[in-house]
Amino acid sequence: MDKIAKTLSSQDLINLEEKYGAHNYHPLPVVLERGEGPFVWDVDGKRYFDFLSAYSAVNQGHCHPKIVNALIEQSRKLTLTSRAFYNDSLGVYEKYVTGYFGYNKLLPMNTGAEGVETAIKLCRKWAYDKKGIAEDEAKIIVCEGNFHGRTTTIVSMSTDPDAKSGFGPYTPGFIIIPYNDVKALEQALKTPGVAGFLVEPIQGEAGVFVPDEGYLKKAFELCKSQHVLFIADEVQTGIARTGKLLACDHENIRPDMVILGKALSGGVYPVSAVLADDEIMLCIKPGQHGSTFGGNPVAARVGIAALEVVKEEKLAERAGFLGEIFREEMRRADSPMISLVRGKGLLNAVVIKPTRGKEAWDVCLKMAENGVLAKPTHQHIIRFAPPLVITEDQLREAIDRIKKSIHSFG
Ligand code: IF1
Repeated sequence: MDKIAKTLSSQDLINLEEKYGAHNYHPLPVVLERGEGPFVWDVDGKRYFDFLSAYSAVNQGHCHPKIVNALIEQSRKLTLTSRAFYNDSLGVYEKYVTGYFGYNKLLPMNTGAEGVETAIKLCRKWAYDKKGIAEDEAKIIVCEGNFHGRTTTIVSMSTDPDAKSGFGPYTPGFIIIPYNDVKALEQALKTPGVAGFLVEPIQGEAGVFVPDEGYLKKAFELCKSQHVLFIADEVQTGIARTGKLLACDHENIRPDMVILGKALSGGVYPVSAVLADDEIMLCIKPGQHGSTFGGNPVAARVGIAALEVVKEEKLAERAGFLGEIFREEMRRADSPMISLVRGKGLLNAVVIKPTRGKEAWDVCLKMAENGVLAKPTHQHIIRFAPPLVITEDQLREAIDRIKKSIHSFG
């Protein structure tokens, strides 16, 4: 296989995807074949700073040796048993992760969307079994501009026409309110049958939208006062990305449920999970939820290694410190094309003002030429989220390349 790939040019490889793959993405025209730490290399050997980190899955850096080693070692021994039997890794993993985040229990899944689906099912089951909401009446409040994944139920609560349109009929049971709006939440919580509030601590897809300080805390308190579950989707914001282990830690709140994915494996394997205490988690009984691959021994060993790396390499502290540098430098960049820089830790966005017909996509192409990879979202916003293992010197070099790219347009 490798041999065949080597004979194909980068354009050939793009053409293969175009011809044989579904057209559900519009990638930057860069074909990657190798990664290490904050860097990736294309098939022609050109090196890039990766400022996307696979949407924050690769917080620990590409091909982290400790995580890859866990993957290799475990996959030589035992890869999959299904949950029809016990395995010698899952319990060890569950103990480690629940201790790490401070919850009674973990439910293992694979993708972020499955984690969100799991939280929705848990919330509904809790509503009927514990809160006494009448069957089929449970409602979950979500926010405008949310992104929680791409399953049919999840797109049902989306407000993004691209994600949602044409995929109905939609799953009922969601109330959509504006994000970062305490009053709207207060009002929505009065609706009969509300069981949960599902929220991203920072909205990723919406363009790294950071809510006002205190919003999450107030939202949490309002939920508590109404006996409504506060469910944090930390799939993108969690695991050190924003400068704390969880983004909710910035406001010292402990969600009733936390959804994790992406960096839970450092990007080497699909690993997601929901964390909750017994009162909620034990509402789901054998046979009511699961997945063939969820909690498999490879995922378990990879998950432990990925979280160990976060602690050992102090990635949360690094993200906090380096994020300040990034925002400060970008704000000083002095370009008419930069209308706003925002973010937390190493989850940042730059809002681009189109200048002389050039927009965010053109900036990303120019940055790729200059050795930095990032992707626009919502046409005018570029997300900047390098692996958290990037050094200060590397970050400053990347910032120079980013500025140079932007300055080339004005
Ligand atoms: C794609 C966005 C990021 C997520 C949150 C759950 C999921 C995601 C908060 C689902 C996934 C990804 C999916 C990816 C693009 C990406 C994304 F731009 F679409 F919004 F990161 F910002 N909760 N986000 O951000 O996790 O099922 O994908 O494992 O290509 O769809 P998943």
